[in-house]
Amino acid sequence: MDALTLVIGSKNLSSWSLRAWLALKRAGADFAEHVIPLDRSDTRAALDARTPSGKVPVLRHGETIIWESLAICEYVAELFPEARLWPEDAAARATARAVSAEMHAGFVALRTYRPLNMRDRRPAEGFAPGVTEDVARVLAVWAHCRDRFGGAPFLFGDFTLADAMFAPVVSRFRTYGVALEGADRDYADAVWELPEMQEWAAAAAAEP
Ligand SMILES: N[C@@H](CCC(=O)N[C@@H](CS)C(=O)NCC(=O)O)C(=O)O
Repeated sequence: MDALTLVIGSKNLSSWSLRAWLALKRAGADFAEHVIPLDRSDTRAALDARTPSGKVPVLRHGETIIWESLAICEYVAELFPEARLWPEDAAARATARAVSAEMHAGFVALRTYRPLNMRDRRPAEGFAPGVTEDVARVLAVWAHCRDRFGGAPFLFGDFTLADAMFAPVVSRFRTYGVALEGADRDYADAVWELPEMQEWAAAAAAEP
């Protein structure tokens, strides 16, 4: 297989990068990573030099360049079918794609006012119009997956790309002190305690 390189942003800050990185890690892919710090004076130049859209993540596979986190996740699922990154059941798979697309396109208030900061704790921040509704919708999505597909410990039982898409939300809930109970807390804990998530969090904590 041609070499895989994932271009990502700072691990403490880049939620979209985390999703693609988790997909590759969970697939057991052998890949190189190139980190672009997102809070430097030369960040724009570095992004423009390394990415077609000026944003991270970007996956390079030989001559192929894939941008947009969800497209990267889909590509990784196709490259590594044995990793079963989507549910096998068609209804579960369609739902996993629906909630992943909803995450990719929506939750604008949550993403805007409660940006990823893996290592920080800011329980008094991030209150803005739309945030409470977004949090409620996240929990409704989790409950739907759980109730309809019996998902535990992850949304569809085993880890899927839907969990990768919601992983940064789990971190945001910790950062901004969103209190979770019962099955929601169990799910968030399962995501947070993934070895790959812990690896990312440790790297985020070590960033300058
Ligand atoms: N829709 C894109 C969003 C990518 C995105 O906004 N990435 C952020 C980092 S998390 C970025 O590159 N920001 C730099 C900028 O916009 O200048 C995706 O899913 O990959």
